[in-house]
Amino acid sequence: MTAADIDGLENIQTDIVTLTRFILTEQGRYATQATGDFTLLLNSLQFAFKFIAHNIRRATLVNLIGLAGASNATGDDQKKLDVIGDEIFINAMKASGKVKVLVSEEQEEIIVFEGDGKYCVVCDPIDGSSNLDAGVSVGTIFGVYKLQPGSTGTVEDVLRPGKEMVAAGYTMYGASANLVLTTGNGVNGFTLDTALGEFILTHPNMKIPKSRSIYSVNEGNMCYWDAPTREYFESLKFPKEGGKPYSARYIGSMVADMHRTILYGGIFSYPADSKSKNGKLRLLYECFPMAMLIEQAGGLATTGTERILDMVPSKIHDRSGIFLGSELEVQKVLDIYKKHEGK
Ligand code: P6P
Repeated sequence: MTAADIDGLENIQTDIVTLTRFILTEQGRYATQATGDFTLLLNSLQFAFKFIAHNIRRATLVNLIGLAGASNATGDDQKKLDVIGDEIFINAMKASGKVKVLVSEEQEEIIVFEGDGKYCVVCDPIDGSSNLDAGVSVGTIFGVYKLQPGSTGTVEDVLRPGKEMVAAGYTMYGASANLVLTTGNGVNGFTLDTALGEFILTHPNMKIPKSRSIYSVNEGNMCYWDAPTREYFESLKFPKEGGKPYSARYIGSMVADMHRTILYGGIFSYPADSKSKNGKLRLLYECFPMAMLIEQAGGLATTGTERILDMVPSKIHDRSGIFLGSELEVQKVLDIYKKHEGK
């Protein structure tokens, strides 16, 4: 007899897949060359997410919200939780013993740890923190490179194409904590069960819909956009005869806008400035991880003229413009940029 046979118990889950179990199964895929280091690294990452989630949940209670009085490597006003999230992340990566190089949005330079860690981690510990005081979902975004053979850990280990990342993901801190992860074999989503203290597999094998009439962009920046970008968004708002205009959805927290996009479909963009050609979002620890996730989920990620994952940062805090989302939606952007080529 099983629980399913007993009245009232039929809905009790007795065989849940935790993140730890999922990672061990994944490790089994690479039984030959798996040393367990990657598994231990992912477990240290999940500890950091649980600890940050705990602090965000209690933030309002212990008044952690509000400015810390400093500014970070890229000039943003540092929120208290930015500082705490950054320290939690640094300490967790150091304690794992598996990380050699760490890049954080909150740190001007790379951090090189003692020991023989085989991995490089790039992260934005708390992305979207300007929304924290308003209770809007924020998140941790991360990417993982393998240390280059023979390297003692230098900035060269992370100034590499995004396509060389071996893992990427984000954890969104909202009503619960949602971790969305890829290790190069598709995308899986986990939800933190705070009672168990475990991330549970709730969204196996995530695939982004091929199309969806939703666009997500800060239209207040339209005066800075180049001609193809303006033409693209105008085409969504003023469709050819008979078409329905798209819906606009913009939260202003990349992790939250990305989470809705990967679940519902559509397109998210933070276009580059037409003059500086620079975007707001950082290439290494915002654009690359989200681009890897969206491609693994069957979508596309581009600047309009270049695949995001083919790009190579020249500095660790480089920025880029980005369009990412459903294949058919992003393809429309590519077609318009192609039409403008040489103009
Ligand atoms: P804007 C948050 O500050 C962030 O880095 C991303 O999470 C978000 O997508 C973007 O900036 C929002 O920028 O200029 O629209 O407020």
